[in-house]
Amino acid sequence: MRIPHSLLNKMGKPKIGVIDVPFAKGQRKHGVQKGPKVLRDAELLQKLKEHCRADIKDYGCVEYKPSSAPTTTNLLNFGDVAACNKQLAKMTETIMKDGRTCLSLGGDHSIAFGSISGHCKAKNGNVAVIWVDAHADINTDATSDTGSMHGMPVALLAKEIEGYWKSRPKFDWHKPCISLKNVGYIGLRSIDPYEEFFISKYGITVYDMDHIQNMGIQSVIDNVLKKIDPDNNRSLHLSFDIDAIDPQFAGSTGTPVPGGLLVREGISIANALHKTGRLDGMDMVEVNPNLGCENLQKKTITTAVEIILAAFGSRKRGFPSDMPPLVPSTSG
Ligand SMILES: [Mn+2]
Repeated sequence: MRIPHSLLNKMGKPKIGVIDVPFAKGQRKHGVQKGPKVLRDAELLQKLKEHCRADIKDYGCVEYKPSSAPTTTNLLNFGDVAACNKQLAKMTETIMKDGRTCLSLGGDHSIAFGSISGHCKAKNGNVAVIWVDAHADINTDATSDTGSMHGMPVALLAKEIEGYWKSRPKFDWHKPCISLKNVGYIGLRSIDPYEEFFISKYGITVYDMDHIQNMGIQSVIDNVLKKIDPDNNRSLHLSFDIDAIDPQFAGSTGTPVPGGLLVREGISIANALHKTGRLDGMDMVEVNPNLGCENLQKKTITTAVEIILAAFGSRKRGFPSDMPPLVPSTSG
């Protein structure tokens, strides 16, 4: 099969726009706002250049005015979540319209509300979302015990869930933009009762840890893509919550759940999406360097970096065409 030149270019030399979203108010644990900094300190950008030959434009940090907008519901820090995501949606749209894959460095998972909302705007709604997570993040103000909005981004984005809010927050910049038909979960192992209700009522594509163990990760990925993007023509968004990975490798995160993905499996998911040539958005969220011992913090950060590199085609075998020829000094 001949690969179209445009695709080859994209796969060979990814164009990335990086944006920091040091946001922690979608939950209650301090430290997750340091995610972007620790990923950068681990030389993420240099490695993207070296291992993926990436052309990177650094868009810096999302700036927003903290807001104390009142809400009639129990949503924790609603004003801040709304203000930050509004800015992130704008930036994401800009980055994608600049022809770059948008890499959002969180922060807690509430930021996927903004990144995916912006992605939908940039691609006229023709988007499919791969949500890699231990949790389904599809609670509303009517189903959440805690009010933490990092457990709600899928519910905010999904058209089907619009009627299930006690008092659905109103946003002047966002309308639900995703159909649950185009959302696929990988790695779930902690699902709340009403989340299970939404999953079965709307037939959401779910491959939990049992599926992964029984089928193998590659066939899980193939099946997810077949279901959420049957015509292979959607712009893809990978929302990667580091808590999908087993806590022994990535335990520095707010809500770890035992029995998760191997690092190798996370890399396989990211790399498979890269190979589609249609990965236009990625979030890496919930890395919290305040949690766990120093060794675990390091492992968590390294794991997150490796998964991001895989999403942009990291090739550990090098780039022979870039090397000067190697000639033996003696024959024989
Ligand atoms: Mn999550």
